[in-house]
Amino acid sequence: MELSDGHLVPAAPDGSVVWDIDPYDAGILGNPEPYYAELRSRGPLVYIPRYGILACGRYKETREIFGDWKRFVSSRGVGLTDFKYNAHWREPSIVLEVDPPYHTKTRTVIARALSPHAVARLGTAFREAADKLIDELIDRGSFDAVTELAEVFPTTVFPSAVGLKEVHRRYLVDFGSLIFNALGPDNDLRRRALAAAPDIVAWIQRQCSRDQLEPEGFGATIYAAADSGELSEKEAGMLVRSLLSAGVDTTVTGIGNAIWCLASHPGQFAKLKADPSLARPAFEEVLRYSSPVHSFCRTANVDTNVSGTDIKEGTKILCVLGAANLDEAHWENARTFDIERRPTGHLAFGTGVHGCVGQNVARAEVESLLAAIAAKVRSIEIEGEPVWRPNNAIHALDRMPIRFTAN
Ligand code: OVM
Repeated sequence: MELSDGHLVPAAPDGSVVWDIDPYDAGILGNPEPYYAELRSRGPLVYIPRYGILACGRYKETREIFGDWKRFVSSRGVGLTDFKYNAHWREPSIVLEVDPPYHTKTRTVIARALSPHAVARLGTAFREAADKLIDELIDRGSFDAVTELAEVFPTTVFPSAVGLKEVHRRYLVDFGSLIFNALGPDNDLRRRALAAAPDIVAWIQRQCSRDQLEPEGFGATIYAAADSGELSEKEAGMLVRSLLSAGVDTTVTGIGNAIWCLASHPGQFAKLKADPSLARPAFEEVLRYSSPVHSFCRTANVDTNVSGTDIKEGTKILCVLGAANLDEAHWENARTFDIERRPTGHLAFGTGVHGCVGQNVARAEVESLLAAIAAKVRSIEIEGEPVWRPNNAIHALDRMPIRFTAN
């Protein structure tokens, strides 16, 4: 097999559906729903000649592939680059981009740092920060939902949860965005992200060292595992880097998408106001309906078959989580945003051994924010066309002018 975009390019599998499309086209990334629908309708696995990859948009197969880390590995990269043949742009993550058994060891340490107990202790701080921010925004009246709300909240509460001594909002947000763009092909988005990377990465790298972390927080728990000999000092720093990679732009995007969903569905916002205990299930529905991480790849590590399609070892499979979460074959009225749905089993956090280890932190953050909005805001109005910011792996708003009216 030849190499292209840093991975092996298999021929289209016998009998497979071939779709001549660029899933990384800026127009599709900015408005992905029609592409999601067509991907699902064309077949369980679709061959995309432009990149020589398979794409998967149906719920069943996406779940099968994500659920099987042995056949569909992460250690060859979760973007288009196959680490077996090409170096990644950065040192691979020691939790995202590895497989068991090593993965089990690193995952255990992060899971301990982000345990339900550790997250529960942050509840008061999250709620106070949410109340304060929402009060300020109500006073302002009109504001930008991305720069003045979505980016502000996680960069206020998450760095202190980690125990960072220094906070740089722009670097923290742009670091995640850059990592997600780097998962794509060598397109403009990726090239521009990598051109901006050196300053951001240098700053992030400094914040991962022991002396940059407070004695309490997620970071300190990770370094305690180095003290006890469970990890090396270097591995501890790498895991703090993972927190900073995965913990900011993802929640920023989740919050932006939540405001977009509620503002464009006033009936659902009314339901949330009537019953603020819906804040948590409302966020789950936002994740299903407008999934922040739209796609991650896996690499077939053996010759295998999924739903009748033969898959050659080395094939990259683009798993379109955003499409699977809107699959009519799995979800009743999939295109309806309903905060009472309780969409158990959505794939916005992935599933399987790599399922988002920070999901309870994300839930706690967004629940506090939505509860504060439900309690204090009478109506949310979109005051101008929302603009999406194309990214190779995350579906995020760029800006959305909003008005909050007080109760
Ligand atoms: C990492 C990581 C883990 C999950 C998501 C992610 C930005 C990065 O370990 O670096 O995306």
